[in-house]
Amino acid sequence: RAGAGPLCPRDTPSRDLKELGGLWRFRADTSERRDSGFAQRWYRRPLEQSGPVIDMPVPASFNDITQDPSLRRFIGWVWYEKEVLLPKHWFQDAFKTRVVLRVGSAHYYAVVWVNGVQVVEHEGGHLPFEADISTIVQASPGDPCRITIAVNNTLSPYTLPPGTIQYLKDESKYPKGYFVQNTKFDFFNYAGIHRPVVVYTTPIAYIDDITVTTALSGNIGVVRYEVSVIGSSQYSLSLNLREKEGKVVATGQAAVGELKVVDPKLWWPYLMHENPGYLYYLEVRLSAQVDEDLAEDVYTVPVGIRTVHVTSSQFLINGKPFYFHGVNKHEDADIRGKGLDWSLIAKDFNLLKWLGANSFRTSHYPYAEEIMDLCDAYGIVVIDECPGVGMRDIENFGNQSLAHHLVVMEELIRRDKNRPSVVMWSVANEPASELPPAANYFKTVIAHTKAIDPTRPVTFVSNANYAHDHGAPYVDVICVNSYFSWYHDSGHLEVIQLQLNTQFENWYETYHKPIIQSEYGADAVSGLHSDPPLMFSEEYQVAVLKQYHAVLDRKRKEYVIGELIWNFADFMTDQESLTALNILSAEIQLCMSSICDYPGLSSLCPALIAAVPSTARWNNAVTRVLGNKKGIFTRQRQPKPAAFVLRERYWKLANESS
Ligand code: BDP
Repeated sequence: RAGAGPLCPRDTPSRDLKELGGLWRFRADTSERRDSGFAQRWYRRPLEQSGPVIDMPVPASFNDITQDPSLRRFIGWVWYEKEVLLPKHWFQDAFKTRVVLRVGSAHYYAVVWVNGVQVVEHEGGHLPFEADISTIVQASPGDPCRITIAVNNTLSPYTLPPGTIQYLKDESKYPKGYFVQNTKFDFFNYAGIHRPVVVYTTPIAYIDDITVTTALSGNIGVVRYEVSVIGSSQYSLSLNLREKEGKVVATGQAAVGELKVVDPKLWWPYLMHENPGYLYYLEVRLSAQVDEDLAEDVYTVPVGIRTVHVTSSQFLINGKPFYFHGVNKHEDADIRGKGLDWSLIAKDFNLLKWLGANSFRTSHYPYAEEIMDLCDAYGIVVIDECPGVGMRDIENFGNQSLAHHLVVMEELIRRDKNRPSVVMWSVANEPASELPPAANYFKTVIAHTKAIDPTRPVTFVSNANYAHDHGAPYVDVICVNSYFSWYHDSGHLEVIQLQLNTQFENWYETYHKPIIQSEYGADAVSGLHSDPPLMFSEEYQVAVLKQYHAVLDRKRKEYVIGELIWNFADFMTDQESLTALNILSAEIQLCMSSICDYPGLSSLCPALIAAVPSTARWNNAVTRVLGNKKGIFTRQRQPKPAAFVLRERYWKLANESS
């Protein structure tokens, strides 16, 4: 199986954990052939013996750490290395302890060696992967162990997200071999080791996975579980479901079973209840016979008892209508890029609570497990999105992309399946779902997602024309992004209400499914003022929000079940960014609507896309001023006036619903 084991590493009485954060040795492979590290086998010896190295923090993106512009935009292989001494007691019982190396995420493709031996490779950022390194480290107990990780951020039409490498061959303009990476998503393609690298142990026979789903039957909370064990077929299990305060409320012995809790304390979203995010703890104890010995393992998973149901106009949590009033985020900040940072995480959750936000979407990729843990604990509701973003070209919908997309969904669900905060999966953001191949593509991805997790609704986020969206028939909830008076009718605040109203009515009348306004907003450069409101001023951002809210207030009484502002905070993008993407999609929609009455002609669509001049795609796209400024907070997390408007609104919505 690709990726990491399902249980995230924790210190337990039977497991040890060692974090490998800090400074690692680092080198970008800038050689002309781009793969010298492999040709010269840099992993065989300490990295500094094959060339110069610098210190690089882990976790962090490498891009913004130095003053070197070529490292900031580097595309290709970068090499990380660290030597670690593992605790002596891990070896005392050699062959009874399993040692695992786990990388929380590395963007995008990673190969890992331990003491020069390749142990794992993994495709895809934002998700963990791991390798059993017991035999390697036990071969030389007490010696430092050398971990080498090569990471490549090159995107292709078949990666998630996709990208293309464009060679610019006009030597009168570009040096020989010059190339750039084009992407059609609107955030900087930060790269490196973004999340913690750890080494952890388990006994040789161990709890491999615990799957928990919950249901309610009258006043009984039902916790269904399944435990899988690796390393022994002769074992016994003992399960205790405890309240937060420690009291055992149900017990079990089987590998598959049901635990019942009378009058359970339910997991409620933030602001819907005075104890949001209530968690029970399912402690699983394993006693396994391995040859003559007994292996004992303990692992505890937090459990939130809650249900999720979708009707044609509502989203129900524990049977009560839930209205998403929240944000879209990014993992993004100064200096560390997409690297995990506890101070930033704590600050962001404090801001979410201050705002009265009850939810967010992990736009546009899975967020760190550390963040998800806090959503579970605080009752922040999550739409968990995979990195299916920037899928704008026909080749992003072929079999190779599809096969990878299915694996990514498997890895994501394996990681997040037990989280009460996750109430819906999003399989993509703004794909070109008007293209005919999108029909089978999304049908397959969504069916696969539901087959692995039948308990949660599935969506993707659309900006397509409602009448030509080939993926919409397969989703449970319609998520729509729109930027009226920004990308369309720029500067015309007066058209928002009419257009938004039409948008909702069109989608609802076509699909009869509940709708989330999954993005809306406007750029505001902090400190820029204009009255009457003009684009990019703080006043304009506020005015756009207010126009949207007027319509949302009418429609939320019918079938609109949520509003997520774009974006929580300003974030970094490429310098050549993509308004053109929106232009392109508008052009496709136009072409589509003029030909769609003629059967068979919609297959011409790819040709139409090819016909859109490339200048329309990219050259007019200078719309970003040191990144995307649609944040209601700055990148440094200071509020713009729009944040105060939303704060007032979200607390009001919360009071109405509780
Ligand atoms: C939407 C995208 C989002 C962009 C946003 C924008 O989903 O990633 O950042 O527009 O242009 O199309 O600000």
